[in-house]
Amino acid sequence: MPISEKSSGKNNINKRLVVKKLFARQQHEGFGAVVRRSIGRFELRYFDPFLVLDEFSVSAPAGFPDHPHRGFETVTYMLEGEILHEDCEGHKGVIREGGLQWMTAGKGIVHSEMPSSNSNGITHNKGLQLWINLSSKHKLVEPIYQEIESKDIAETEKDGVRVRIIAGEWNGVKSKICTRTPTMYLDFTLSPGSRISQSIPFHWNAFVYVLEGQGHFGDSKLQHSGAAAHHLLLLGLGGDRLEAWNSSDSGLPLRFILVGGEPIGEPMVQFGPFVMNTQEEIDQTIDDFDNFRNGFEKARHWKSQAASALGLF
Ligand code: FJE
Ligand code: FE
Repeated sequence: MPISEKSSGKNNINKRLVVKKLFARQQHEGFGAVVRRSIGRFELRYFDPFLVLDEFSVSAPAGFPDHPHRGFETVTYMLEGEILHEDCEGHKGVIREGGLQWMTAGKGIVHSEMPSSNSNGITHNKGLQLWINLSSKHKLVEPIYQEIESKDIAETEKDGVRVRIIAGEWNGVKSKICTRTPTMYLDFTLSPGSRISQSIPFHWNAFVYVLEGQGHFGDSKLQHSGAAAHHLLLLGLGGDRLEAWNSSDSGLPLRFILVGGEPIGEPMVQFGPFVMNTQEEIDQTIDDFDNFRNGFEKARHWKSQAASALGLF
C-alpha cells in the first residue's frame, strides 16, 4: 500500500464516511408500479458500477410488462410477496419472499416481471432491483440466470446482528452467486443496541440503503450520519471499513443493505434499458432490437403470458 493511503498515525483514518445522503421519493414506473429510485435518477446518474437502485412495490394488476435489457445485470431481491418473470427464451419462474434473481442480461433479453397470478391475497409485492454495469468484455455474453430461494441464501447471526449474504462473503461464509463485476451485497438486521464494523475493499464504490428502523453510519469516533428508511448513503473512498449501529430509541430493528462494487472505469452510454460504452453501440442495439437480431431473435413472436392476460398487448 502506498504511504499516502496509510493511516497518518491515528486509528480513525481507515473508516468509510458518508459523503452524500439521498431520500428516495416514490415515482411511477412500468405499468402501475411504484419505485423509490435512488441511484439512476437525475442527481445520481451513475455510481460506477451501479446504474439503478429501485425499491419497488407492485400490486396486481400492475408490474413491469415485456421490455428488453442489454449490457448489464439486474439483481432482484424480494422483501415481501413475489414476482413472476418470463423471458422470450422460455425461461420462467417466481422469485419468492427473501429470494433472489441475479440476471446477467448480456447481449440481450426481453422479459416481463409481474406479480404472479396466484399471489392470492398478497396485495404488496416489494423488493429491491439493482442494475450493475458490465465491463466491455462482458457486455455481449450469453444471458445467465442465477436464482436462489430464501432458504438457500447464506445467513448468519451473532451478537444481535443478522446478515444475509447475497453476494460476496462475510466471516468466511460465501454466497453461491458468481458475479462478473466484483460485487458485495449484504443484508443486515441489527437489533437495538447492536453494531457492526464491516470491511469493504479499499478501491470499491459502496453504498448503504436503509429499509427499516433508524441507524448511524460512518465513524463512531469522528463523523457519522443518521438515516431512516428509504435513504441512500454514498460512502466516500479512503477507508476500508464501515461502522454502523442501531440508534432507534423505540426498540426497533435496523435493516439495511450494504453494497460495494469494483468500479469499471469505462465510458457509459445509457438509453433506457440498454447500457453500452459508446453512442454507436447504442444505435446498433436499437437497430438489433427493432430488427430482432444479435440476441433479440426470439422476441419477434413472443408476448409474456402475464401481460397478455391483462390485455396489455
Ligand atoms: C425498465 C422502466 C422500468 N425498476 N424494479 C423502464 F420500469 C423498467 C423495469 C424496472 C423494474 C422491474 C422490477 Cl421487477 C423492479 C424495476 C425498473 O423493468 F427496465 C425500463 N427500461
Ligand atoms: Fe427487467
